[in-house]
This record gives sequence, C-alpha cells and structure tokens, in this order.
Amino acid sequence: MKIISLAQYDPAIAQALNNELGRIEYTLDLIASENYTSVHVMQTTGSVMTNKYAEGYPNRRYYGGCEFVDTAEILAQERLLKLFKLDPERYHANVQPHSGAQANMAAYFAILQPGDAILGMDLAAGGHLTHGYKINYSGVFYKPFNYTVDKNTECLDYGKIRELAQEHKPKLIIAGASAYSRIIDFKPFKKIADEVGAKLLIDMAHIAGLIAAEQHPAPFEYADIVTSTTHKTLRGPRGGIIICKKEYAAAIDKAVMPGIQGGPLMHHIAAKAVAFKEALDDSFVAYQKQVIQNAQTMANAFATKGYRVVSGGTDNHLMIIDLRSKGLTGKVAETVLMQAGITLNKNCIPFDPEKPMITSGIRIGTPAITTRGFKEQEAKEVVDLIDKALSNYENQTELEAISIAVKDLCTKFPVYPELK
Ligand code: DSN
Repeated sequence: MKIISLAQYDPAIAQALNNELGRIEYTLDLIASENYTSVHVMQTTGSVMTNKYAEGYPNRRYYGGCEFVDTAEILAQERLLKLFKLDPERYHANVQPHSGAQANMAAYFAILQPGDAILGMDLAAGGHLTHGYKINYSGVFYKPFNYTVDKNTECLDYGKIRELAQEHKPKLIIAGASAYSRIIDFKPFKKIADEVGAKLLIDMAHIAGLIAAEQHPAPFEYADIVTSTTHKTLRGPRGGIIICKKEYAAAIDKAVMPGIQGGPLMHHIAAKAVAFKEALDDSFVAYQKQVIQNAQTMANAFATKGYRVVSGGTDNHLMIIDLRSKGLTGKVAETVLMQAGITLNKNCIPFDPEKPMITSGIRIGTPAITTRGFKEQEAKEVVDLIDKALSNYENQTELEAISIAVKDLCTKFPVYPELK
C-alpha cells in the first residue's frame, strides 16, 4: 500500500484537523470540563490498538490476540489505583467505560433495580444530566429526586439533603457536580446514606485531577462506588473510569460488559494508562495547585470589576459568574466572547430566572489555560479581556481588536509546539 498523507487522501478532514489545531492554539479555552492532553496521550489514542476487539477483561477475553492490549489495560488499572493511593486488596478499578455517562450507567446497573429511587444534585443547581435528570436514562429508568443549593450561601446544605433522603428513602445517593465551585464534603453524604440505608456513589469527574494531587478531599473511604471521566482536570484522553470497593468488583465488571458496553476502546484504555503515568509525576501536583490559584485569581478579579461570583468565590477549578448586574444573559455573553476568541459556556446560576438555553451566567474553568502555562498574571489579563468584550458587546471593531489581543497572548503560550 502506497502511503500518502492524510492531506492528500482526505483534504477535507485534514483541513478540519488543521483548523482545530489553529483554534486550540489561538483562542482561549475556559470550558471547565476541557483540557489539552499531551502528545503522548494523543499518539496512543491514534495507535494500532484501535483495531482490536477485546470484549472481556485482561486474561479472560472472548477473542484471541489480546496479549498486548491486556498489558495496556492492566497498567491502566494499576496506575489508576496508585494515583489515588488505593490498596488493590480493597479497591477495584474498571477502566473500560467509554465516558462518564457510561460509567454512571454501569454503576447504577450494578446496584439498582429499575424504578429504584435515587437522590442527586439538580442539574439547574450545578448537577449532571446522569444524576437523575428527567429525560436522561437516570431519570427514566430510576425514580429521581434532586437536592439543590442553599438560596443564600449557594452552597450545598447537608441538613436539607438529609431531610430529602429521609423523606424519599433513595436506594442510591449521588454526590458530585458539573458546575459547583466549592469543596464537596463527602463525609456527611456517607452519614446520610448510612442513616437511610442507601448506597453512595461519588462522581468526581470534574475534580479528579485535584483529588489525585490532594487539592480536594478524597471520596474513596466514603463511597461504595466512585466514577469519573479522564479528560477534565485529570488531563487524559476522553473516557470514563469506575473505582469501587472490592465487594462491588464483580457486579461493576459485569455491568460494564456485557451489561452496557461491548468491545472496549483499547486505544483509549492504553492512552488512559499514559495519562495516569503523567499524573503520577510530581509536576502534576504543581499543575493542580496552579489551576486553583488561577481560578481564585480570576474570581477575585471579576469581583473587583463588579461581577457577582456565585457563592462568593471558588475552592476548585471553576467559577460561575452572574451577569445580571451587567445587564447581559449567559447566551449573549457566550456568543460575544466567541467573537473575541474566548470559548466558554453559558450556565444557569442557582435559581436562575432565565431558561437553560438563555441563562443568567457563564461557567469559567482554568484547567486548559493552566496547561498552556498561564499563571496569575495571565489569569488577570484574561479577566480584563472578558470584561472589555462584555462591556463592548455591540462593538464589532472592539471585539475584533480583543480577538487579536487574545491571539497575541496565546501565541506566547503554545499548546502543541511539537505539531507545528
Ligand atoms: N459536559 C460536561 C461538563 O461540561 O461539565 C459534564 O459531563
């Protein structure tokens, strides 16, 4: 077979890839759930292991020829437990879920019956679709109840969660969030779950990297099952993982395959192993500390400029900004900032008077800008740029000028110099 470049063979896709690289290099990514993997992780996702069918688990597959993918999966499992300092005698890792949503689906499938009550955080208050949203599988197959945040503090109210648990007697309580900027205290969740005879699932997807670097309390001693994605603060390839107490190992493995998935994505599992090796390096701790410092710097800078930061600040990698004092909706802000070269998402504020497609707020995260090397000074500059864009939201000339300033800033901090 004559090897020709992708650009020659499929110029349309090659161009799209090249455009995406340009977008990454020259615009700011403030989406709190995104990050940039290393080139090694990307190399592995684009590797020969994409070809292999390997239904089953290491050393017990339904197909031959799995000896090398077994090596990758075993390394991913071992490194994952090591990363979170977990004893393999007590904990089990399943690295096969294709995504966080599938990790949660498998966990529910392992321990719940259809129609069982579950109690998770309300999507509108910062929860996740898979924690019991009415049109998600979690709200269709199970009976969902939701807790929210306190109206005044905009923080979790553990007393109220306890009341809801006692009222609805869920079989499963889910802790974890997609848009919550404060430390989640897992201990009261465990106490409440024990009181009502529920199991506890902790979805650490957003904060997994912070937990690995001991910058957020760990969930493992409290949860029956912990789920996560691998591509947010953890900075790995897109994918999911499940860590459970040993007693759930067989049920979890069975729920993932044959329960809800078929062939695992072995190229992604190998790339997860590479990402976990990277996360075991000391530099990962420094990175996570900087993620938080950058977020806190930005939250303070927004407050100084008269923006209301939901809950008054942040303890982690993200913040929600209430735009009502500026007379803007999240939808307008998201669109205007895109024009200025800044990517983020509109986001409900707690008890938002606007609809979810409009919203009164934006969510801002620092994992990606920190990966590209931003520190406090650049974090402040980003807030200046956002404020300037939002203050000139109808001025196309000004927005164009800001996009050039964004490009200049990004050029000083290349993400993939190796790919130029
Ligand atoms: N969609 C992700 C987020 O943006 O938080 C959660 O899965």
